[in-house]
Amino acid sequence: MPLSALSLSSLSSNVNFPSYNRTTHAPGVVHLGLGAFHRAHQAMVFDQLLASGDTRWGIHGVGMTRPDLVKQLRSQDGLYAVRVADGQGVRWQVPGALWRMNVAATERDAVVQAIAAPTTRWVTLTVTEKGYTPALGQLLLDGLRLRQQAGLPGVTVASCDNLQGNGHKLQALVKAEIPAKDMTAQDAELLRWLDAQCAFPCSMVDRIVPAATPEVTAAAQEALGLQDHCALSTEGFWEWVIEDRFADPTDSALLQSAGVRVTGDVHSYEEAKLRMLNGSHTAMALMGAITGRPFIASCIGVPHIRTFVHQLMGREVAPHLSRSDWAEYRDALIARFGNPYLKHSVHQIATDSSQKIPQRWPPSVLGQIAQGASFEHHALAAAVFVRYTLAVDEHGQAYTLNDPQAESLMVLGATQRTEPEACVRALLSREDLWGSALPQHSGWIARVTHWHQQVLLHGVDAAVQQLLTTTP
Ligand code: CS2
Repeated sequence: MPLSALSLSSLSSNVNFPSYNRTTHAPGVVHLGLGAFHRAHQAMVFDQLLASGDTRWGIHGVGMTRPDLVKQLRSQDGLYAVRVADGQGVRWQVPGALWRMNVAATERDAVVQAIAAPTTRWVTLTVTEKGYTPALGQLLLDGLRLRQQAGLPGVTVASCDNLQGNGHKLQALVKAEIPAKDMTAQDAELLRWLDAQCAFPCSMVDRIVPAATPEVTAAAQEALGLQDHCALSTEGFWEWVIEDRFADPTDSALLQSAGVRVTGDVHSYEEAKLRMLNGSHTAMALMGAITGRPFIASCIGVPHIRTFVHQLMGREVAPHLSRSDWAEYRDALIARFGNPYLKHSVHQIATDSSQKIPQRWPPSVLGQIAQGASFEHHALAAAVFVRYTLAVDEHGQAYTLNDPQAESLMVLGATQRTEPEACVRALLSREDLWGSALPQHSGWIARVTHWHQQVLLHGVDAAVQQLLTTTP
């Protein structure tokens, strides 16, 4: 039997499932981006609020890119199981917060109407780094304009993607869709309404949620006794830090009651998470892709990679963080990376590297340069990225570069065996990846060139080992 509202009550008692009513109220949250992360993170926070009796947190979920997933979720009435597993234990939960679903590409009007619905209080987003396009700004603005024209209150629009200052970026994207030149009186009014009534808080979200695998689907079948094609696996740890800036200020206390950290200083959490967790992730993912290690846990399980990541965080990232508890944070991250239940594919994390690297690596390298300190770990990571553009691993196995820049990266990287120096130089000159300062820095280019030579000559593992012995 498939998992659905009907079959829910037949779940065994060791699976936690929603006992609140899921059909009598309209959703209060419109969420854009129905990927694994949202479903095992915010949807579970909203599930908690719903379970506490507050009926305003049902989600109208919008799939941005995957109509197949939305179709499957619809056939399961928005229900799916989450395995929460780590050293502390294993438990299964079916969150109940996902009430309605649409596909942005084919049902745009329904999405605009959902944003404009009187019951909507929040719009949240996990559309990935490359999702921040003018089309997204336009979609949001169309919904918000309808609200303003109908005399409805504003909403909180919370970006939850791995971008520094994500709330500011999103706000700018929405406002950019109002033409500044020859602004009409209506547009000027809309702009005033946006500023006065809508809030775009920055936020940092964290939970490791790999894309679903057949292994998890099979485990769900066993644990639930029901078929669930949308089952997910995650860790016990989760964190949501959000700026204290809401359309409805009373939401602050409510979110805190569910375990969300509401603060005036999201920045220090954002920068630590992006550079420590995500920066290490990208380095390990690229190493794993080239050495043929399929998962993050298989990479961190290798002693020299583990030491490399430990040093990368402690020596090159931490000195530039405003968060002072970085040593505990680093050690906790290393433990999380090793979670054996999370089959977190290195190729999944290597996806869209061109969009991820700018947030994850250059700020630390520039910090080291400013202090005259060593950036060898990041230089090796960058060399591994160059090697990655060859699209074939060290065992001769080809892989696909899933990246909006795949074509141009592969063209630039293609000649690295015959003209390694020119090739490294060409890839390092790209300001979209490295910012404007690093491409001019001869010391940086020299060290990446050095490590790239070592990687090509001796392989990734030998290069990492060499780095560890030369920078004790
Ligand atoms: C990962 C993140 O895929 C990636 O780029 O680094 O999805 C990471 O797992 C999350 O940010 C953890 O909170």
